[in-house]
Amino acid sequence: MSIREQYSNEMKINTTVEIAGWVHDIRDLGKLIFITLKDKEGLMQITAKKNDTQEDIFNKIKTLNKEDLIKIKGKCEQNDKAPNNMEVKPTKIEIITKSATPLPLDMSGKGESNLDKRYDWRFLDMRNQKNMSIFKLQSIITDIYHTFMQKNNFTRIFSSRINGSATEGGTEYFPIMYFNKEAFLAQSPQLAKESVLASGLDRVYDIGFVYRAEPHHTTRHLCEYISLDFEMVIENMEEVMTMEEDFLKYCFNELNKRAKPILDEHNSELTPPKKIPRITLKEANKIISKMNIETTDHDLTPDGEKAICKYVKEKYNEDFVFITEFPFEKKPFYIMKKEKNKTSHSFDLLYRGLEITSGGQREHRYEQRVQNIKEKGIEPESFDHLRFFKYAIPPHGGMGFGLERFTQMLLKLGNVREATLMPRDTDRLIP
Ligand code: AMO
Repeated sequence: MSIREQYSNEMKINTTVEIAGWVHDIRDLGKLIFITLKDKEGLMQITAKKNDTQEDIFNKIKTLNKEDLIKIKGKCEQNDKAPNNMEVKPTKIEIITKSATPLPLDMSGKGESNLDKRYDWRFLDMRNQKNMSIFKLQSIITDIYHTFMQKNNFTRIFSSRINGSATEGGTEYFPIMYFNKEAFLAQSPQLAKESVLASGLDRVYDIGFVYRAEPHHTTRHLCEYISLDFEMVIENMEEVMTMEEDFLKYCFNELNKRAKPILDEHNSELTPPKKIPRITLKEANKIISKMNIETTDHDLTPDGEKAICKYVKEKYNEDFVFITEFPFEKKPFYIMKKEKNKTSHSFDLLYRGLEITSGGQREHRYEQRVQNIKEKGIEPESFDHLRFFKYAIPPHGGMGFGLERFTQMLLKLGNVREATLMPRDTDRLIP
């Protein structure tokens, strides 16, 4: 029987139960010992009074250390001061596995552990229910994303993460040796999700790791993150934003149904967006400069992102905002240009002050795509995927969003690494 099944052995007052879990806390008052047991479902109190407990059991309980894995049989009684208003009076104890001492980090959640130490010991760090809940939430979010995409007639694809060329341009890619050739870890499934539209699939989505050689050590950058992507045949970019907006409405409603205890634990209240404002970069910069925040013409600074979100919250009571029409110069080659003002059919989505999505309409016309690539100073020959664009790929658009940044903002975590099971950054390759 698994730990989980033993623990969920129905806890009813005045019945004999058998539960297992890790020793979360011990309070030894001499003739009275309280043990708090934990597993992924929560906490349970074990109360051993010297006079009521068999001597050998009482003595065994005295030898326990935090994080030992034990199994207890006993009577479940009402105690309004205990978690779930119940406690178990032990009649049998088995120590399944002893834990080493001293513990490498504080898992109680009472003291603040250094973040690096927490990532070093990630799988112990998760014995703290609040920290574990972050990853339970991610499992639910990906399930919701998958369900939403399927409901909307998207086909899931599994694109390769080993490519013959870099995806997004720039320098932030990892070259690898692939036998005797140079290859690249995918920065995003971008070129695959677009090229596959040549097949006749008209709506696709992809969920998986992507890789960025991010030299910065910030609270929002990872070298490996989970990208939730979709690509769809469209007539205009608005359809992509609407699809994402519909997903977010659905997602928040589902999270409020399925993940309320997790959200409560992190003091996060989710109101599904009603109508996400769509503001051009130019307008956004005008608003931000009136707030005395420094702006640049080509992008939003991190302070600018926070400022525009604050403005939107006050004016529209929304936590999200779409920023559109970035200059083509600052966008990757695959984005479609807007000829009239040197901008592009592009958008970012900001949530609670942080960019969580980029998307846009793509250049589907072969000649123009080649032209875009050349304008970026790249050799068109370096992109194998281009050959598919000669054979009539429909007008299309899509988006990609980072699961970790989304989780970070949903739960108001200070650092994106907290929302990453095994963070990879400039220094970290363990666990
Ligand atoms: P972009 O490069 O803007 O666009 O990335 C899209 C989203 O991915 C997340 N993200 C990151 N998360 C953690 N660490 C990083 N280093 C990091 N870089 C990006 C963010 C970001 O908004 N191909 C386009 C998407 C598209 O147009 O469909 C792309 O990858 O949440």
